[in-house]
Amino acid sequence: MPFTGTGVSPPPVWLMRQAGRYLPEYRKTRAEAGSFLDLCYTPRLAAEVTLQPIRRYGFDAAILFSDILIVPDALGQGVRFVDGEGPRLDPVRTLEDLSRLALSRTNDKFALICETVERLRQELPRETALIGFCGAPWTVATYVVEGRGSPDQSAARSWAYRDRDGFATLIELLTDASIDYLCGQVSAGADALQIFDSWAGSLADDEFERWVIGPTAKLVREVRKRHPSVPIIGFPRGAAAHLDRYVAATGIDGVSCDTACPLGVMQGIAKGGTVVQGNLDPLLLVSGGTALDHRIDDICAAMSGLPFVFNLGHGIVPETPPEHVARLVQRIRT
Ligand code: 1CP
Repeated sequence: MPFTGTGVSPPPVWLMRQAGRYLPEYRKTRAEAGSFLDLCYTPRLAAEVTLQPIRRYGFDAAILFSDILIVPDALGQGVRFVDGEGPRLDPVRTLEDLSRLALSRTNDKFALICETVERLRQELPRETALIGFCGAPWTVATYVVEGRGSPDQSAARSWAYRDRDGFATLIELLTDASIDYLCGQVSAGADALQIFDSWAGSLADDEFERWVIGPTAKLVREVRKRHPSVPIIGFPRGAAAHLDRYVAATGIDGVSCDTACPLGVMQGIAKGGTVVQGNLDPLLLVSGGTALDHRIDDICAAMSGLPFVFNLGHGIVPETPPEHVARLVQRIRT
């Protein structure tokens, strides 16, 4: 899968959350695993669910099946996934809470994820790129501090305002753990990496610079020291207004754009030589029909001849009919 240079036609395609509950075969493997975390930490099963959408649709890339909350779990925070409710963590709100997390603990859990990567690189066709990933330090911090998903990330934003140095200590720990985690994935066989910053859009100017740009730039720089040629994609969701700066200052090779990002903005970035990924609305993939076809055509036409990878603007939702995904892949490739 090409990540640099000019565009290819048809563009490569993969979808965020391409493995997941919309697929009956995923639900079956998930039931076999027991809990969601058991699925992530059982290399045979995690590799199986990663491969399921590749077998079904022949995507150009597979994304490692895991979760961004593996990093706080491996650091010792205690992460649970409650069915129907999402993740729950013991909130970290003070430096004392933070002192219970430790980089030295991460090895065993990271090793299990890397074993999945190794299996996948052996089992995938050579032409299918394997994408490893982590959450960006800011987005992971929002879960670490809140103890769950939140609509406005207020607990993390408040800590950052109240005690900048203390919050910086948390961000630094998450950044250092993520560097080890991503480097481990590349050593195990990942061909490219994606950094998910799902909550990048909730920060004011200076805060965006401090908690998104700075830590992401460090992550990219440190991974490159050990793996100079690995392509790295950033996904700063909700941050279309900051995209130029994000691309210029973080050193990423590709940027994944969310649904609200105008095609004109994507074209501008791609014309500057950065690979752009995106940005079909996952809800259009639920409703399907001619509206889906037209939007696919519009995105492909706008990005034609530019360095572009077709993707969604956010992850597939569980209500997505699997046949709509087949229709999307066929539409892009004909
Ligand atoms: O089976 C289930 O019931 C669990 C649903 C599920 C799945 C399929 C969760 C819980 N995580 C995942 C896998 C996952 N998560 C992948 C796998 C690779 C893929 O196919 O894409 C990836 C890349 C993620 C990344 C992730 N997890 C993000 C970043 C991307 C995004 O969607 O914004 C975030 C924010 C999470 C946290 C998370 N994990 C799971 C849930 C339900 C959530 C969101 C919680 C919330 O904020 O409400």
